[in-house]
Amino acid sequence: MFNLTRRAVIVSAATVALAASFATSAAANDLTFTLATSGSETDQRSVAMAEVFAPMVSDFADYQPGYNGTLFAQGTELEAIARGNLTMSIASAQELAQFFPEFSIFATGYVHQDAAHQVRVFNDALMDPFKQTVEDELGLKLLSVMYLGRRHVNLRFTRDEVDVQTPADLAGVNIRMPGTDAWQFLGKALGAAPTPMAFSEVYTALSTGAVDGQDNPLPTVVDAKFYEVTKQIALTSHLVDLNYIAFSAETWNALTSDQQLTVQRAADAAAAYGRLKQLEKENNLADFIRSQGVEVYTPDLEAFRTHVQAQYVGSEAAASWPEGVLEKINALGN
Ligand code: KDO
Repeated sequence: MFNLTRRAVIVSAATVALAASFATSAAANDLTFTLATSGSETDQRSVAMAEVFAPMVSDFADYQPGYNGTLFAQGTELEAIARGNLTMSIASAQELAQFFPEFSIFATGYVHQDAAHQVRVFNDALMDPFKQTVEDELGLKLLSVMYLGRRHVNLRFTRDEVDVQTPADLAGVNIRMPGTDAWQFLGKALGAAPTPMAFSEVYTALSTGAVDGQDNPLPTVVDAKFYEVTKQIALTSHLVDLNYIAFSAETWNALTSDQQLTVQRAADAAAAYGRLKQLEKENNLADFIRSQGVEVYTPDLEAFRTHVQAQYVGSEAAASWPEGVLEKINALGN
């Protein structure tokens, strides 16, 4: 009985391993985490989810991403998760502000100072009531904060046509901003005349002149090839923008505690990986964009910061901010 030949032992060990792998793969089919994003497949946040998050949860879940708004259109993902039709999205504070106005504080011009500040804020106790409200009322968990980058004004005009030094230079300029109130408010606070439009339509709108410009971080300008249809970028850094990895609370609650820990760790690892890659790109793309015939320059930042922040004082958005939160965010800054 115990007189197994060496070969038999090897074969049986291989069979066990093979069965285990089938068992693992079968278990993986039990769950599928779907992700909807208006971002492209090559956007660093998408890459981080596919290359870091997905493998870390692959023991018990398959990963099914939908890029470029193909699974759910930009701005409809949160409702899809709430209705049980989607597992995850790369959500924004601006989208959440449509449901909970107080989230507009995280979408306010010149509040977050940099990527590290975003992480300190997201991990601070000040965030707990915000996360709890989203889970209680929308049925989703905000697992981690992702770095999207410094948003700048990107125009079809050359500097000879429109030289952007202060917000006054943007008067009447039709800048596309995403469709929610917090975005439109920011566009007006910049001094521009914003047009609401989905991300997927921006390239065509710039190429046809339907809009005069858009605002996004340098990595997005390159990934979406906006440099092909624009002529200048004024480095306003008017919003150090972020996204949240939003995850269905219903799916989460059905996981074992080990699986929940793995999902949380996978989200944190993907957010950290994507942040580093996005920062690397952001710090090295200006010269490439210039090589494509786009002027990239720094405007009067103090004029922009002062003017933009003044627009929020006494605003309806600011009225929704819980007492003391802005002070706590500022205290977590550099
Ligand atoms: C955009 O539509 O300009 C924006 O940058 C808004 C972000 O919140 C996010 O939705 C992003 O698009 C997409 O992920 C595409 O990069």
